[in-house]
Amino acid sequence: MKITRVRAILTAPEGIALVVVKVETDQDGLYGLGCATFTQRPTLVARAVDEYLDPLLQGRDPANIEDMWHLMMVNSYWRNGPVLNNAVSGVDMALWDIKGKVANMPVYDLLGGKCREAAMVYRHADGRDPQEVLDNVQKYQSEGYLAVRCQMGGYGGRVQDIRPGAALPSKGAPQATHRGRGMDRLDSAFPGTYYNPDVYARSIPPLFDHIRSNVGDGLFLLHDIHERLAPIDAIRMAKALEPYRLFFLEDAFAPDQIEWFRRLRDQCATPIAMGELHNNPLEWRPLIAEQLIDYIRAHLSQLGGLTPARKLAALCEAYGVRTAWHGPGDVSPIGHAANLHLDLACHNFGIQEVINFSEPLYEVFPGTPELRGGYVWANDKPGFGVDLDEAAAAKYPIELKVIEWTQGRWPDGTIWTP
Ligand code: GCO
Ligand code: MG
Repeated sequence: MKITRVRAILTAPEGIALVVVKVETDQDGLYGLGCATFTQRPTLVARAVDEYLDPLLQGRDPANIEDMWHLMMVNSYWRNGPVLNNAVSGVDMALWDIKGKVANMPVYDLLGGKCREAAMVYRHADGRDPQEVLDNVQKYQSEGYLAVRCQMGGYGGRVQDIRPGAALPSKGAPQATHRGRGMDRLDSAFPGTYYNPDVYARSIPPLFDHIRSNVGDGLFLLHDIHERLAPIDAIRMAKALEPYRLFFLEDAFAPDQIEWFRRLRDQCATPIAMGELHNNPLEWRPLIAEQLIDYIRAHLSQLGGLTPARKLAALCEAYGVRTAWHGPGDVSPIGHAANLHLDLACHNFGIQEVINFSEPLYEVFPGTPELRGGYVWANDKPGFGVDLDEAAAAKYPIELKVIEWTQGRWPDGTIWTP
């Protein structure tokens, strides 16, 4: 069996650029699909696939995944960056998809078989004030969800004034825009998406007080700091949230602030999740080996695909760290399926982040996993069980534009990790 072609396909059924890799073979109708989505730089990943990985891999036997993963990683000499890791991931997942189709088995069976029927998920609730967030949390609760992530005003919060009785921004008002309109900022400061870290940090403990006292103990609650605070303020928030028993608190620090996790761990029992920005084993190894985190949140395609992710899951299992793979809108349904196949096969699964799998996503990606009763369910088709309708994909072209939300700034104009 031989690889005949490797190519990238770009599509945006939900307005978010997704990158998919298709690996074709010389066997009639046999191909595999993988997720290579780096939504902020999609065309660079596509070029890496089409111009470098296609010629490298044509003619090779698609069975040898482990060999080809290492070959792809070292062939560029420089490695562990997001563009190339995503390109490698697209091929890697596609090869697992092919292996499953050849074996006539779902990928979770290749990984040792199911150790649970479905994966518990969490959904995202937001709102302009604690009551609006609570309303949205209760909406998910009434739909049967068991876990909800609560934010107020998006990452870093954009509520302008948290004093009791202060007016809320009107519905749909631009709270933070590229030009910084309507937000707490100096007039002369750079254009950007402004937020106030102090207001944000003060607003979150009262938010969780309100939600926990209304929903009771039976719902798992989560929060994502998204690296929006100075490290010591993140520690203070983690401590203030302890009484509300979060399922986890995510991205308290940036990936290059590993030493702060040691300080946080020493003084607080809020469960910690980390990893969606990880590219390099050096970023996660100390966090796991020193048991500084409770949940690994890696973004599979950022790691280089299923091959490194299953090894990471096994490393985590040895140290009592559970998985909570990154599952936002900028992961294709094939990537969501890859998350799910690991969830089903890994004993140390914790929770799965998912999105609303909309009609356009099911149209472009038949076989996309299904949400039912607070869980995400895989179909039992061979491989990842998700196909790509290329004609449907072409109906949703990607649009290249300057990304505004990653221009987060503090009121004095200081740019900060988004
Ligand atoms: C999450 C994430 C995402 C990221 C996004 C970046 O926890 O779901 O933080 O929302 O911000 O994937 O493109
Ligand atoms: Mg996150």
